[in-house]
Amino acid sequence: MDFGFWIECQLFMISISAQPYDYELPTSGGVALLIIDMQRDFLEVGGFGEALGNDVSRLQGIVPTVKRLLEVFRDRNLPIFHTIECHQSDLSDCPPSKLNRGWGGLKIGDSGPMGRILIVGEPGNSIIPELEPLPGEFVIEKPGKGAFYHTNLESLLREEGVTHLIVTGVTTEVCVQTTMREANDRGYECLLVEDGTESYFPEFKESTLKMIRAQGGIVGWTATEKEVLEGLAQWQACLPSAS
Ligand code: TIU
Repeated sequence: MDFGFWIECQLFMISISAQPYDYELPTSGGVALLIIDMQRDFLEVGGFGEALGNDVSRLQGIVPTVKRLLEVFRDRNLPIFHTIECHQSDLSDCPPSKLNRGWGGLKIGDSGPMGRILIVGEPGNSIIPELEPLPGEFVIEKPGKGAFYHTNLESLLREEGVTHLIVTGVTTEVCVQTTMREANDRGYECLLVEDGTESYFPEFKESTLKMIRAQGGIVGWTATEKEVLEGLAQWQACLPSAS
């Protein structure tokens, strides 16, 4: 490492330019990518998202952004966590309150064009091919909207030494926001990638971004993919392992 750059690394916190203020990165690792529910059931016609009455095409727009972030985390050997919202085939982990909600069309467990809706192992329940997890990446099957409820996510994050979560995925105001709030309460520093998350309702996405960063970052930070990638590149160059 060049001496001038080394001094810079010692003197200044490395951060991602973010809202409501810069997101400081830890000095020795601990940053993970969390990709929420980028599964066919939410992004493709015939899945759970459509069964709930939504136009699922909006969500496709973030796929290239999430893919680029995924590739950067892979290239840099940083931990990656994917989540899938799903239920067991006997629906034993799906409370009636969740099962019976919706507009009376296909419900969780019913057979649709991509197999049984939101059931683990069915074609529609898999992560979209563009973002398919690789061996060594964590896949968290979650029965709730939040990724901490009834999962081992927290213990895995601890084992991996993760303190900072770069969050992406769908939908912004449902599973992404719920998970960020759960993570925030557990002490994780969360940054939501603005162009790496999407909702069926553009106004809900915008409101969620505002809610997260309101009151001095009450739930966390938001930043664009570009800002995240710039901050991460500088951060990795400063890590002790880079010298
Ligand atoms: N309906 C909706 O917006 N979302 C969900 O049901 N799950 C997730 O957000 N993953």
